[in-house]
Amino acid sequence: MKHFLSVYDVKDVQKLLKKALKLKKKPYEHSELGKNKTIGLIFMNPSTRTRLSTQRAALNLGMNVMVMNMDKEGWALETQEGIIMNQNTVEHIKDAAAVMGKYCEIIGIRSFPKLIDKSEDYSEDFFTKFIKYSKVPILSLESATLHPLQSFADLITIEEHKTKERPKVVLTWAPHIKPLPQAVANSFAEWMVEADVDFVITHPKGYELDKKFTGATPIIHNQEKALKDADFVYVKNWSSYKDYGKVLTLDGSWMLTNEKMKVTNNAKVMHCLPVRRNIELSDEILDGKNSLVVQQAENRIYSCQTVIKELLQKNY
Ligand code: SN0
Repeated sequence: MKHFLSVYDVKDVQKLLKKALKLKKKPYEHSELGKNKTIGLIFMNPSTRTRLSTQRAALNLGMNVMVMNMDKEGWALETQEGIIMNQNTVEHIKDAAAVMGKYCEIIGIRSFPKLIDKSEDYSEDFFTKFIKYSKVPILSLESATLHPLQSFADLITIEEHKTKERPKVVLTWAPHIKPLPQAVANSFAEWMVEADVDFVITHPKGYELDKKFTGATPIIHNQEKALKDADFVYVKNWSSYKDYGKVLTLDGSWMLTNEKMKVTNNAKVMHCLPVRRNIELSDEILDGKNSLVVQQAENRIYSCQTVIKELLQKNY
């Protein structure tokens, strides 16, 4: 693994999953691996779980951690080549990334999409440039289009809680008042396509995700039909990909309730957090016995620790 930006940076997902489960049992087994090595975490947007779980993962491996809230404390970065910098940006990404690459053995980056220009967001320009100019392994802490550490933690959580060999996993869209990235949904789809599960997606018309991530996954527009016999229901809002960045509906009937869950196989419910309670997901489900949201968040440590370990061991 040279960088960790998507499921395609993983040679063997099943093997990586086994490594994570092993690491979770003995988190300090490799506490010397990161000695005298530093990971830098660059945040262009807010974060709670990603920031804390990545720090914890790096500390478990004996690494030093530096955190930079670039959006609040750093110079405004320019990304365009050849631009005359006489406006608001202060430093070019090529200079900042080159310097950070000298300070860190690994750099983690969070950079959300702007949700205005689809081709700009989907080009992942920020990550591409950091890879080019920092010259060190880059770890995605959620990019414009993907959130692979979240999806890997989700896969670990499903593995731990499944009661049959090939569970049915449903990704359902849920309402939200704001336009949110497609990253968590894209990424979850990408990992589920690779996993040993029956995977379906349900959302209102107009919320189709980029096929690049969903592949041949069945899309069912009737949520009740999709939920039938589900073992896991993954809840997430995303803004429209087609009508890029738009909120097309606020239809509250898409929010999961215990009543709606009756058609499932007593399904476990997942969400990456942060969640808008009683908009995206009801209190009764979040506080109920089938919610796995805290377990998912805990597994963020082990998905991240496994990946950092691979990067440090240069397993590629
Ligand atoms: C982000 C997202 O990609 O949906 C991060 C999830 C890990 N979520 C939000 O930005 C939520 C913002 C809000 O106002 O609820």
